Amino acid sequence: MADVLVILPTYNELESLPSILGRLRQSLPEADVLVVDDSSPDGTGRLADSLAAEDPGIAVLHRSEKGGLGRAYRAGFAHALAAGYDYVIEIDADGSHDPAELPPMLDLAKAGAHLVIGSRWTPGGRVLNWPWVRQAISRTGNRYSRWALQSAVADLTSGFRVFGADALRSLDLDAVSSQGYCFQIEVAWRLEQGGWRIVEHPIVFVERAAGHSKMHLGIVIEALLRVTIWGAASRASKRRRT
Ligand SMILES: Nc1nc2c(ncn2[C@@H]2O[C@H](COP(=O)(O)OP(=O)(O)OP(=O)(O)O)[C@@H](O)[C@H]2O)c(=O)[nH]1
Ligand SMILES: [Mg+2]
Repeated sequence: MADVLVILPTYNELESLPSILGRLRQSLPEADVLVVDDSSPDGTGRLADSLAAEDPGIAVLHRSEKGGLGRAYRAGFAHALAAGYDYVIEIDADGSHDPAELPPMLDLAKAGAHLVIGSRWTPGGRVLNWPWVRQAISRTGNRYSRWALQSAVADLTSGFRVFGADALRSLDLDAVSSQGYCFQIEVAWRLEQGGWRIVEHPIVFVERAAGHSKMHLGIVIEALLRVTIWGAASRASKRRRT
């Protein structure tokens, strides 16, 4: 069995799916891919099934309804750990993350990083084709989260990641409750707090060329509220200990 599993969450990504799967198979032919589709109304799940039928390295997990990115990844992580993969990868299906960055990211994990984050906001990283408002939200949200959580990670919301299975197994996934970007913040912060080694690898993030963003105000508000509460609770518990 391959020792690397790429988890590819999809919701209405019909136009993007063939291209991202092709690029993944090219950049990382040794890895298996698990598409996690939440019954996309546009038929992404059926297309994934037909692509998987032609390639034994691709499997599809169908979920009955749109449950958000966090739930899709939790299901994918559980599958990866039960199957015994050594490395687990997160990547968006919309083409924003370049699979060609995965070999160097995997090398960093093999050299000892427990979580490698494809990072827009570390020196050398950047974003292409985003309106300034979107950039400002991401930059400010990351700066605020970093400050509130006293984290060393510059891109806490990035959804382009390589995990070592041991780090992932250390998380109580049922206790990871948030959705949207906040799921990414929560997972990275819990690992950082647990003393796992996190390394950021600069990437160029490219705005999706097809399909629609699933980002909405609720996702930003969820992240803001949760980060503020976690940060305050963490500072209070540190004060109690000193
Ligand atoms: N299975 C599943 N996948 C989802 C869900 N919401 C988003 N996704 C997928 O998660 C990835 C990221 O979602 P995007 O809509 O690109 O959100 P984003 O990258 O945060 O926002 P943009 O930068 O505007 O594209 C994509 O592959 C989506 O198809 C969901 O509820 N279920
Ligand atoms: Mg996207």
